[in-house]
Amino acid sequence: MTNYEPGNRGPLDRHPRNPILTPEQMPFRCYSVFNAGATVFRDKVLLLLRVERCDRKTYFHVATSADGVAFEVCPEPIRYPLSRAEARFGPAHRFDMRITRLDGVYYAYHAAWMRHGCCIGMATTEDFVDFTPLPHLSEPSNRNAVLFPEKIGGLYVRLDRPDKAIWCSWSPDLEFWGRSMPLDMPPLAWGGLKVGAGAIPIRTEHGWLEIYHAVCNTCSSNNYHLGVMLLDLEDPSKVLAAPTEFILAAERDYECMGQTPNVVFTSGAVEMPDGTLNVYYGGADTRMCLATTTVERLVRYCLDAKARLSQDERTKP
Ligand code: BMA
Repeated sequence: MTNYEPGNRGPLDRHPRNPILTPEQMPFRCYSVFNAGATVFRDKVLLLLRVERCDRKTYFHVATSADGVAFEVCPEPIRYPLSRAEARFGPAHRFDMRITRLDGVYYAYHAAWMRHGCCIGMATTEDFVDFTPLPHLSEPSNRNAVLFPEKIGGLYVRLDRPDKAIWCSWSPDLEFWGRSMPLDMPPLAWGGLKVGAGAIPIRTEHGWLEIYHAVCNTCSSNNYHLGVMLLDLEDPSKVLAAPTEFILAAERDYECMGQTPNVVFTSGAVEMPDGTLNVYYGGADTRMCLATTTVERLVRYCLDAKARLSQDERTKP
């Protein structure tokens, strides 16, 4: 018997004030606000919101909060000039920021759709007002890049999604990436279409805790789910535990209705001072939502699933 899930609903609790940010609440007219990167900046939770205005163009706006639930949105978008690649080939459609703080520097990874396909772009920032792009984008087709919050063995490490699965790559300088390896995840009935990294990995004594998304096809839509897994601390391409049950699926109206129905998609989680882990996620590509848990609860969920799997293996006829 496990004790992580009151009501047997899983290890995440939707926040009673969901959705926490909607297009109607923005201090400007817009169509959707979703898939925010999340971090802590100057003692507040900071979300880097993906905002689509009514011209269907994407802007990034900062929202800050002391309690992680009620946010104040900056009416001005961030300033983020073109990378060298975009100056040559035209501005990319940038979306889905993931923010990592590493050695006191904030790095923001995002998808960058250009005429060659979907690439990964990256910027650094000191104040979340001005962003400085890295000159180059990745090769296509890649997205959902997530930089680990510390170097491993002296190298930068990132998860990303070339094609349809999560890979792990290493770099001495954030420019040259290699040693790439797909994660050895189990097949997921809810991840048949694609699986991508979500939140920035969190170091625990049992491994890196990673909250990710996985997509399956139904008769009417591509359904997005959130899952959780533990990765090896020294080599994160090694999956230590990956429960084959999702931790969140689109079930509520605010997750099922909107510009893309049946989507829950996370780009960031923040540990609050009281130990609550706030998992921020987009609902139906239209609004921002929040689910809460703790790191310990998710780790236990992973380890329990692994123990059950080993038990099943042992008792196989
Ligand atoms: C993915 C990304 C996400 C989006 C999701 C569902 O491919 O584009 O930004 O939330 O699709 O539409």
